[in-house]
Amino acid sequence: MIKKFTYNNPFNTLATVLDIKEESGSLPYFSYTDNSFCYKMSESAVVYGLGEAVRGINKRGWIYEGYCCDDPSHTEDKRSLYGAHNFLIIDDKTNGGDRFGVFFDYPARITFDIGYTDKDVLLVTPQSNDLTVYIIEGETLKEIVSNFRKLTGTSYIAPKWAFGFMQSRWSYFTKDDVIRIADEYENAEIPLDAIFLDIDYMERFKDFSLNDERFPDFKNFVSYMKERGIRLVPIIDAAVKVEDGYDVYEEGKENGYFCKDENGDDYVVGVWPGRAVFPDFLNEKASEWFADKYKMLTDMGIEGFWNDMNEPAIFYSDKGLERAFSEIEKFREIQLDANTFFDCRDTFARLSNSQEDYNSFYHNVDGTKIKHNDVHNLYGYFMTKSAQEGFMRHNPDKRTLMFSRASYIGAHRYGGIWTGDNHSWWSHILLCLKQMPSLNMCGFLYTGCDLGGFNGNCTRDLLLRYLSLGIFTPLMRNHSACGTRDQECFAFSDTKDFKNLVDLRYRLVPYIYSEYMKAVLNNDMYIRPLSFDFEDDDFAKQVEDQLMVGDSIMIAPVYTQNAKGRYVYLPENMTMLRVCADSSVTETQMNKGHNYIDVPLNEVVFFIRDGRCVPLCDSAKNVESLDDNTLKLYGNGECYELYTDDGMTTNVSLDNIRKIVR
Ligand code: MIG
Repeated sequence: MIKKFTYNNPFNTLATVLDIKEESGSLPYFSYTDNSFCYKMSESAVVYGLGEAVRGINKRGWIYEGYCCDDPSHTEDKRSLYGAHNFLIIDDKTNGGDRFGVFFDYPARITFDIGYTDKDVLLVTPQSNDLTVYIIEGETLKEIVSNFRKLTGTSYIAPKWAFGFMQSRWSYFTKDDVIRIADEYENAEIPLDAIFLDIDYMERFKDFSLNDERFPDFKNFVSYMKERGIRLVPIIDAAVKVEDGYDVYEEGKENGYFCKDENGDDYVVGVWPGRAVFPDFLNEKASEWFADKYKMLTDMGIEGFWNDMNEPAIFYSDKGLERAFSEIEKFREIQLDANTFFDCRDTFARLSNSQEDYNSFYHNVDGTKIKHNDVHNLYGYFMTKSAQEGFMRHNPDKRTLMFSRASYIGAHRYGGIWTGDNHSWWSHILLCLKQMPSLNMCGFLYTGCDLGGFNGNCTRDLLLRYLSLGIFTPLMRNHSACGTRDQECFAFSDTKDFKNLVDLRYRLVPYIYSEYMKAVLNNDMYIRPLSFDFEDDDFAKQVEDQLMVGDSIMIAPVYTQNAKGRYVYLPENMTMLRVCADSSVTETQMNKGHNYIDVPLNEVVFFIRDGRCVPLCDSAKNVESLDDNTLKLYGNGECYELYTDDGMTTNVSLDNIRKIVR
């Protein structure tokens, strides 16, 4: 089922967990020349995968890269975002062609030209020739994915409270701001499980520090909020501020735990704290040391974190800045023309995330000096791994919420991810929808996008439509950038419409949590393209704006402004469930085929597969207060397999499933 081919001397990424014996023959399906892997795609072949990337569920027709980068503009012309997920499935089975999965386990830059240069050719080119390639086969698309997931290990399991609705913003500046958010949600009777703390809770952006003026008596504040049923989730950035007397900096410097330049001095970059250094997460000791720092916050009752800026993002480096200042002087001497003016203007812009910097610092891996750029895609992954291993060391039975911005396959065992800085654009509802199944293929099940959109100003209708998709993503968080207008649910008129949507999320938590847990424990996908469930259906193969969610549900979100509904493709007869504005539920039997469906802004419509059921419970103020005794089954199936556990500990098992019948 899984074949392994090693080329030269690959870096051990720890992406896989199975011991697979090396194949001696040559890689099937591909030809290998000039360090490029070439596969000839038949005209009807569909290409799935690449996790967090732009464009379609079918990846054909563009060129992508595996290279983690901090890019705040997720437009179609981009080749990569924050994650590097080098797993693809090529499928032409229904036409008698090939069907296989392929994973390029390679931690540096790798290019996937999927019919961009030559429409029928998939050309994969790693930056160097040290890599491992796995071919994964299976009878069905789902089976290929679960074989791949067995290879890469069980996905991270989030605590159950993290399946509630969460509110974030860059930033809630003070304790009173946070309390006001909680009050407003309470007044609007909209459930809420967590409020996020962005970088301003820290003292001058120093990791593991607290601003005592704005957040006095933090420990008591954390428990006060928890008593109100709301968890606080602080951010941790990758880079550590350079500052004499700052314990994290001093300790790391003393022990040589930061990434170094070629002379062995700490490599200094500029990020939020100003001049800063990168903990060397690829160094075991450094990684353990940094992980222990989270204890300062977990000791105060914190149960979840988000890791940011770990591509790692660089605004500038000391060295780059020096160069830029000397270059800029030259422009003063000459008469600028258009070209030299642009050159001058961009001198400083070019400093951010520059290749030159990624080539200029080093990791210490078991005593060996490794150039950062050769292992670039592992940095965020190892930061997440480090943190989660630390939580497990200190609290082996407890689940801690952890999600990261940068990632690589392997990181899915240690945390979830969010999809980074999207926009308050209608097109980004659709982008999120398309990223979800591709991420699920790679094992990232606890994931979602910034609902409402991060950059730019959100509108009432946009937030409602964003939420209508977010109801179904395990991570359901509203987040927004500094300088944007307020986009909390209570910031818009008629909050009862928002309440109806968020209430539906809570009514669905028994289903969402059950399906998520089953997917994790069976190495399945929680969210899938339609074609994974309806392989022989040629229409289903082309559907790029509907998804299967768990075993029973199909969703078809509205992502067009001013649309009053949309066409939905039903691959079989289904039950349409409509949650009306007054939160009442109607069921309608629908016929297979194309149907136009009305979807007012304050209603949610989804579909239940023939012969299946979906349980809904009554909503509550948070996940903990939900009551399974209020469950009712919808759809035309006989029963539902409900998964329940304590939601807090690592005591998970498929034995926790029980059948509920109507
Ligand atoms: O350079 O911490 O993606 O969610 O709000 C921006 C501030 C840094 C980027 C994250 C975003 C977060 C923001 N961060």
